[in-house]
Amino acid sequence: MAYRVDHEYDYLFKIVLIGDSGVGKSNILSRFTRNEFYLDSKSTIGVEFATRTLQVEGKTVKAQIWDTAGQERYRAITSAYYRGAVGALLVYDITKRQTFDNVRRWLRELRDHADSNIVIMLAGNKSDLNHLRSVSTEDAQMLAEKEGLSFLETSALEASNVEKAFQTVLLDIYQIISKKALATQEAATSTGLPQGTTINITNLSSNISKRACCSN
Ligand SMILES: Nc1nc2c(ncn2[C@@H]2O[C@H](COP(=O)(O)OP(=O)(O)OP(=O)(O)O)[C@@H](O)[C@H]2O)c(=O)[nH]1
Ligand SMILES: [Mg+2]
Repeated sequence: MAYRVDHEYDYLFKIVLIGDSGVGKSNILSRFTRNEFYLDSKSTIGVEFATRTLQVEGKTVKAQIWDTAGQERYRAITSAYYRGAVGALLVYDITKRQTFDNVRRWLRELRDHADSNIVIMLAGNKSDLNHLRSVSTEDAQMLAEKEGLSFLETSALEASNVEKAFQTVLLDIYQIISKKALATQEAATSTGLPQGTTINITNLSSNISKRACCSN
């Protein structure tokens, strides 16, 4: 979802959290939206979401962040989860190699279900457990470069880089959208069409709007 509206916020961006069970997705969400952390959080069942409104390049952006279970059997219907998402935080646990090895699997799932222009941030969580590290920063950086992702190591526990991870994703989305809006405006000007109010609908959101409007 990347709608431009006139009241409490300028943009609404849907961001999804993905990654194996136990990597810390729900705690990243609670840290970002409520500044809370739970040492003994339970596995997510189904889908939850939380929002936070913040400023990006002088615009008010409402981030609507969706969280589901990493465990297959608790996951909600995949296509509905990804529908309308303009950003994704793909999380692994720096102390658990398997969760990093599965990043490719999550990328495939994104490719299959999400918009091809989705902005993706790879997040190596639990950076506070450096002494238990089993994934080097360099390995993750290499993978991120190869796959064209942004990358940060985060700690939901220490509130390290969580804010930055979301800010980076939101800024990337915003920049894509404003470039598209500018291109649309320029195209309209060059074709001599009358100038009206510009409605910023990206490729990302147009899929959704179509689906939402015409599914029956
Ligand atoms: N040390 C440390 N522990 C963390 C961090 N983030 C989460 N945890 C712990 O890791 C465990 C799992 O965290 P969750 O946030 O529930 O993991 P999840 O990815 O949402 O798991 P599912 O809902 O099963 O997919 C909990 O015990 C958290 O307290 C972190 O940054 N550092
Ligand atoms: Mg969870």
